[in-house]
Amino acid sequence: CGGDATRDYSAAMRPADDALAFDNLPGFTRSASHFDHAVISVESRVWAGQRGWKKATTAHIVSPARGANFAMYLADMGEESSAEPAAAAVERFALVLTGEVSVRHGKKNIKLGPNTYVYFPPNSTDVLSSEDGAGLLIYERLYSAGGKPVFSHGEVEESALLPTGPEVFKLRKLLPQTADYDFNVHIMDFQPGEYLWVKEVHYNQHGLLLLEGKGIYRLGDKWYPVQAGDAIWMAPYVPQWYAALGSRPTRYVIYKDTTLDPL
Ligand code: UGY
Ligand code: MN
Repeated sequence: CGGDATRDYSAAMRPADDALAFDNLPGFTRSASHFDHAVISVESRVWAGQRGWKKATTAHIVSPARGANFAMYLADMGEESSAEPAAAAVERFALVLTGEVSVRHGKKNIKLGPNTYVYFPPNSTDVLSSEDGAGLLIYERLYSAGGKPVFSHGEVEESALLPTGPEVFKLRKLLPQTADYDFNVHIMDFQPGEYLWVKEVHYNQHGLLLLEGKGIYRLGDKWYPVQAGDAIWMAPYVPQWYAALGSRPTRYVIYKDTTLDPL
């Protein structure tokens, strides 16, 4: 018998190791959107110019358009890029993911590289810029606490580890835990196999970016395999639980409107 040399069916016999190499399978995404949570994976990010951002694009992941009390977005700053201060009364937190940014704060010029953060209180006039480019995670919200939050910046690894009660994950909070602040930003580290002890249901909202590792996130009655780069929005009271899996630790960064009066 002859056979057809023009056809190659080897994709159907590919080794199991390649089975999940989806190669951007048309129409396939792990992103999901429900009334009380959303998962936004990397292939769903939509980049666009944004008012106040020069030579930069942003990809919004969470905003008041879906009922959140904050905005969470990624900023891709190009060479010679800059960001004007946030609108009046809006506070802004930035975590540097890649590259380097400069912050002009009064007479000081502060340089911030990967794994550092900066907080601008409402009505700040400080300008953020990048000479060679940078990737940032930004949280913003209309300030609502009636206190006096102040400009701050620092290195993630230098902020203190905090007690976590029955939980085994490692916890850092990047903003002061006082009533001057209406949100905080937590850095959470899990070893593979560690998981949340509390199957949390709480009034606070979350915006999460998985920075390293992989695992399973339970949101409501759904279970999501997640990996570094995935982002999650959690509405008030959505049941939430995470288990870190695989061979590497998980680190995620998470917004929490932690000191707000639930009333
Ligand atoms: O502080 C928190 O609410 C945090 N443990 N939630 C979470 O990781 N989903
Ligand atoms: Mn929580």
